[in-house]
Amino acid sequence: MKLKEQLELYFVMGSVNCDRDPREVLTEALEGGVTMFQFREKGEPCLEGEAKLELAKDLQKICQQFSVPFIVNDDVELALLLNADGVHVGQEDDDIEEVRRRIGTKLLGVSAHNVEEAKRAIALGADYLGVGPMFLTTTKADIRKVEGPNVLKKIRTAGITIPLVGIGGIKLNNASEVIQAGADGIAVISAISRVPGTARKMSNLLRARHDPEFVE
Ligand code: TZP
Repeated sequence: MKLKEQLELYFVMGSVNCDRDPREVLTEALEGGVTMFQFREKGEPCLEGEAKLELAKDLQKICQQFSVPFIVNDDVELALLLNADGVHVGQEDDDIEEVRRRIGTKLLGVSAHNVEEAKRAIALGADYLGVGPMFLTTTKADIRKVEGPNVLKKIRTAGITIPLVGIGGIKLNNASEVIQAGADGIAVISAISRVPGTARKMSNLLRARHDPEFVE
């Protein structure tokens, strides 16, 4: 499957984002049609050390059962240890060039908030970009200003063709707007982690977009 297709419904999650066992949450999300998963064990009170490692291993195993890529947020050591499919870093995280060097040909995702950051991330080796926040969200405390889906349009207008996902405050009722603005997919935390059934609804919505014959 091409990367753009794999990014269609990108579920991002850590234990802090779940009201029940993250293994259950991930399994249900994958059954619902999630196409890529990012383990993002951040925020209070996130797991560390052995407990983080154990959860990561379990979640990776679940992804493997569904043949869905397992990406690690901002922890190159862990990604290498588990032989994860890739790493995602933000602008404030590790040096992008250094991450690319360390992970070789594994997938590298980078968060970008504007055209300049997007261009730089690509020059330093990003395979795809996470662009946001699209809408207001309470999931991440230190978010940048909400630019809305328009920033995706600006990035596409600047001639950037690599895979893009929108992130931040994406729910069922605004997901289409993000795709229409030029994203290949949507990256979602709380709408999926906290609301059972949303992954399937989002997946159906995205599928119907390129398959007019598709019926739920
Ligand atoms: N980066 C920008 S916004 C955000 C991240 C990780 C949080 C997205 O969470 P939600 O619950 O989908 O709004």
